[in-house]
Amino acid sequence: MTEKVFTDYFFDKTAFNVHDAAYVPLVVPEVPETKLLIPSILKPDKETATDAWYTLTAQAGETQMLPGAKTKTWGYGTSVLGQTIVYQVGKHNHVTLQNQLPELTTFHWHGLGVTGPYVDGGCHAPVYPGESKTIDFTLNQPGATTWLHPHPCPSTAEQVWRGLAAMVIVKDDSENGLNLPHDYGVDDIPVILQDRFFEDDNQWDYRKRYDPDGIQGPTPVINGTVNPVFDVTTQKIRLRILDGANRREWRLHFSDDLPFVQVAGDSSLLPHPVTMTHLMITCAERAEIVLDFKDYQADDTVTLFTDDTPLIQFKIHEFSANHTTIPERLYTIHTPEVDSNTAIRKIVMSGMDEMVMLDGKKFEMERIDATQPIGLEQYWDITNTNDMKDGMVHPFHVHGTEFLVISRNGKAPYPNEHGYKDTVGVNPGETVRIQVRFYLPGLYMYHCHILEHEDGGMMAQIQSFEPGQPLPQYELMNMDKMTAALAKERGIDPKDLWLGGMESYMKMGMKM
Ligand SMILES: [Cu+2]
Repeated sequence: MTEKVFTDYFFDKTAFNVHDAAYVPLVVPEVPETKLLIPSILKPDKETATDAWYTLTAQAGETQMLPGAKTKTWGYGTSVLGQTIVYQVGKHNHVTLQNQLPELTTFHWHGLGVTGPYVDGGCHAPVYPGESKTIDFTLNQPGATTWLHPHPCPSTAEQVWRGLAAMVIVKDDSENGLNLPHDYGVDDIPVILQDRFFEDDNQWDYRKRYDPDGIQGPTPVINGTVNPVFDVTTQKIRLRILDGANRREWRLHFSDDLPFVQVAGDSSLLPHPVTMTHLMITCAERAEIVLDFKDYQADDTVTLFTDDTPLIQFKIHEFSANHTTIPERLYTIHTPEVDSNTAIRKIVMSGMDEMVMLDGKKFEMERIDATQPIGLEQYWDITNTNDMKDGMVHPFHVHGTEFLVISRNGKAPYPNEHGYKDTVGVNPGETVRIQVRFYLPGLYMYHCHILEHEDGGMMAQIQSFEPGQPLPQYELMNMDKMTAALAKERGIDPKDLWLGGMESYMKMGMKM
């Protein structure tokens, strides 16, 4: 069989964020090389054959990112980003969420199939400073690379910018049994892609660099490391790539146009591996790729780039030959078809800057926008109306479940989006059809994952419910309570409180 190699990005080139007047190009940092930071794995406090107990702490700290002053950062159990969390499918997890930050936060499990709105950790699940909460859940979903980040509206973007983001690996038997690299930190590597604006004192100033279309910075920061190198000691490595940036898309390729094989997307393995030389990833998406260094030898270097900017240098060391091949069938999707009588849910993402909206409205925490019975397979048609000035790609995310990408403007989805996903980039002027089924009850958010767009109101919420049962009522957060708490925590008058997303509501004369 001849192997097809895709040699170009799948997204619409005209919509790449580089055409935006406010685009901040990346620059190559003039700092010494640093070893790529590999976050340690969060150890359970206690574990039995059936249950695991964890304590997760959101905390403030300082991180040596550049020569000179340390950068003030936030992280989960570490000074920045967070320890990597590994959950086994079928195990009952008990997680204590501790907030040692100076202000309220939430712990959102992006990509985990857990009940909403409290376990899911969206805006209705605040943990106040000095307090803790315990959640418990059992996962029943495919093995995947997911992540944890804060989600307090409208301060998600600022809290992620301050450093809160951790990789969450879901392990299941079928993925564990496949011949793929599995040795965490050796040949199975987390790669969290972010960009930051370092001010002269090496600090990050969110308000100073705020942009309603998404804050950007010129410095690539990978796993919290600037100018990283990774020592390769095996012929093959697997990269679990997460776009953890507030707004930036990454257009990834390697030196020598080295082909690589994508084996997984957001929420599952792909049915079949896809070989490519160029991969574009939008905010919050994940891609697992396998690289084979068979044509390289000790002292060679392979570089990962986004556009023309180097991100990571892979320094090749001696390795033993690995003649194994990636299985041609990685994952089988068992999803029932959508009943032809089921109405198609239409969702519209529109506007740029402060005008961003979802279905012509801005998000309101106390408004439930839609309902869907548990178990119902439904098509959702997501339209991005931004076709002015080449528009921009909006990455659309649904909480609490995994979906399938069915079509793009009626045509086949991209070759690397045939597995389950929870985030899909929608090109300007495009309608992407996804197939959504909820399997747990809850109130779940769905939104653009450019973090300033979600804070700015390009977001809504849907209640999934058990058919034939009374709809559960949830205690919902509201904006007055949220802003009063944040103002008190910051020791200021509520009228002096500044939150990025607030400007998008105020400039449009809308209530938050
Ligand atoms: Cu958007």
